[in-house]
Amino acid sequence: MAQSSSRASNKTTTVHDLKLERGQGGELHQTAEGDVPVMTTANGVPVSDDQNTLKAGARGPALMEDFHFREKMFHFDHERIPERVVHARGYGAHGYFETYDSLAKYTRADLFQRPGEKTPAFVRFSTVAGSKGSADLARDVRGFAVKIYTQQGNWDLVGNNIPVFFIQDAIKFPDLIHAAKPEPDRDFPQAQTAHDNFWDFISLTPESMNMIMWIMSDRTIPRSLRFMEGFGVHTFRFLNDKDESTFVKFHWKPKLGLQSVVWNEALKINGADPDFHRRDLWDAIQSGNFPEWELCVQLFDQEFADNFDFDILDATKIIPEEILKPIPVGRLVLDRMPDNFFAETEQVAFMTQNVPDGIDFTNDPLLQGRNFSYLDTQLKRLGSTNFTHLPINAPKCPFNHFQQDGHMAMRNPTGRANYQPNSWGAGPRESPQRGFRSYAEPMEGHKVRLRAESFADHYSQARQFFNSQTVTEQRHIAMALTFELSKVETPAIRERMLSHLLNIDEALATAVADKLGVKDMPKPADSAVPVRDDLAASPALSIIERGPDSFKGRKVGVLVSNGADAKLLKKLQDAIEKEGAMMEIIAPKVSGAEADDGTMIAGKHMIDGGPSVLFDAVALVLSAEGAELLAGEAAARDFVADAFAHCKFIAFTPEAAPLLAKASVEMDVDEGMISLADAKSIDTFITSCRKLRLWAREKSVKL
Ligand code: HDD
Repeated sequence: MAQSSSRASNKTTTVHDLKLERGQGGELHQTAEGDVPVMTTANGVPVSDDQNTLKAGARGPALMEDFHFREKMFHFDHERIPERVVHARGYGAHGYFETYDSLAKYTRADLFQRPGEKTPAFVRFSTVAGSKGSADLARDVRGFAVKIYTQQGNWDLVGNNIPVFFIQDAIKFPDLIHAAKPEPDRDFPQAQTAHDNFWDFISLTPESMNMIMWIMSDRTIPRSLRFMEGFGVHTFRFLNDKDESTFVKFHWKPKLGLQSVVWNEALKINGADPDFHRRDLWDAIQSGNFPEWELCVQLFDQEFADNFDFDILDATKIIPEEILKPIPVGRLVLDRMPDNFFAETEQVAFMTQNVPDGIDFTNDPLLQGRNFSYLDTQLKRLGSTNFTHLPINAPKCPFNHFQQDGHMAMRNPTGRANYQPNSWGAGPRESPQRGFRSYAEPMEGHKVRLRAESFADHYSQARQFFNSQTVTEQRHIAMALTFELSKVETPAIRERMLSHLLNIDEALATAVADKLGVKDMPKPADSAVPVRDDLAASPALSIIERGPDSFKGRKVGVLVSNGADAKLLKKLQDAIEKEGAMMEIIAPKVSGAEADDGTMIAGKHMIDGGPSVLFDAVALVLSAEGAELLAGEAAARDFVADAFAHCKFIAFTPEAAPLLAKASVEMDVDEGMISLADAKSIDTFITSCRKLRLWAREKSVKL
């Protein structure tokens, strides 16, 4: 609304309660009279004009004296900090950890003592290889880093969504990451392992084979950060009041179950919405659908460790859940997005060595190396030893020490004494009773650079993982390997990989060789120990076997047209929401569509911007005329064809026939095609959606 202004030449406008005024160049100024605070310099001096630099005359040169301009530009020029050397792209959220029962029998860690107690937490999910601006659906391991602000100090469980790792010794980490990142001469490919350097390193590193099976599985293309597991990977120790040790492995289990997308879908999601995972987490938390994970522990003693098939210090191995059941001990709920991405998600510093008393390390050589690397990297990235002063990193319990000064010190010891012992009687003092006590593990050994012989079996668990997958998942692994190796230009690297695959599963190696067009199969790679055939399959390793049998937290994309049946749409929406799922409307126009009763159906996406890859299932609520029109649009045909090819359930009004026909999808080809012709059909659609995908279709669509 235009208002009269005290300045005769300018118009003042009120927009959303802010007073804006037009400057001489037509640009909008916010006036100080509005309800907003007056802008100041960092030094606190109020700013009179933030639109024009100080000049010698309206068309003259800028003046050095313009301290506001110089400060603003100086600060902007220094906004970036180095991105993380790995896990650069990440997304975080706040929440809490709630303890189920007291674990005092096993650990004196304060957070596990009192049933029902809630402890604040912050989680950062990430991809590993890509830069900060890379796409979310890269085939990659996902970081799952949890900081729990316990009353006895912060506990960082810096895990991944995969329970094993590529290497057994931390000294190989720089090589692994160099090989995975863009090749140094050409600086591509970005956020991809599908290139010579990665597979060269991997094919020369047989210890990575178990991890290779995991990363070639659908685990590395999760549908949502909310639908994936997390793992502490290493074996840690719990220590109780009597200093007794119990080995422990940590697992996070998503309440909404596991789910992944298919590779062709991932490729398309990256184009349609590179922020797919971020947006999903943001939308869920902002709408009150707080994602939740259960913390489960595998607990075992020295005797179990001595008798287990593999070395429990070897991070390339798991303990199958069927052998040692994970016990739920608490839950993690994410219920608040950060106020500011940089301050919290970017500046959060996770460190494996952040453990409270009652949790301790083992001699896993990967973990031991990580305990150095995480402290070191924070200094590089955050620029000061005082990174623990940042609110996101500071403990939420009392803390006292004599560390002082350094860049950006925000709190320093007060008083005269900044050392111990002192004769001023000034604290703080160490406490042998309450302080962190390490497990007094007896140590003896020669100083050597050796890998333990108990770490020598690189193939048996890789085979076990492959054997534990459903046929669909095995096919996906073969296709992923084929895709990755198809981008490798050096035949010797491909062949070396085939020689490893032969040790894992001959049919897998043959399928990949066939697709790659390799005629002369190489010999199996040498294995230091015989590859075992006797490890029982572990169904817990399959995503499909452990589907949630619920559509909760998922999303249906409904394509509508003018003349769409309003009543049907409403019933569909009610049913979807009752299931705890969400519905989004895709319409031919941004403004939406006019329903058969004359009401407007508001659209969330226009057809080009809302491809079916963004949804878990789709519905076509179309009039005959609308279907005819959409049949002529490539984006609408792709919407249907992709949903079908990605094995999604498709509900449709009979009038949608022309669009289905043009997309080459037969209306009654399988049980995943659900006609909305009768009253029961909506129920059938929702019940079907609980299966998430119709995998049986995959054979015919040849994904
Ligand atoms: Fe690491 C970051 C997880 C091995 C060195 N790592 C980082 C993050 C996660 C992991 C989730 C991101 C934390 C965040 O969101 O800020 N890393 C793992 C897991 C590993 C692992 C589960 C194997 C079990 N990492 C590993 C090794 C080394 C590192 C062996 C080095 C010896 N990792 C780092 C790092 C990073 C990091 C360079 C980069 C940014 C950071 O630490 O804070 O220090």
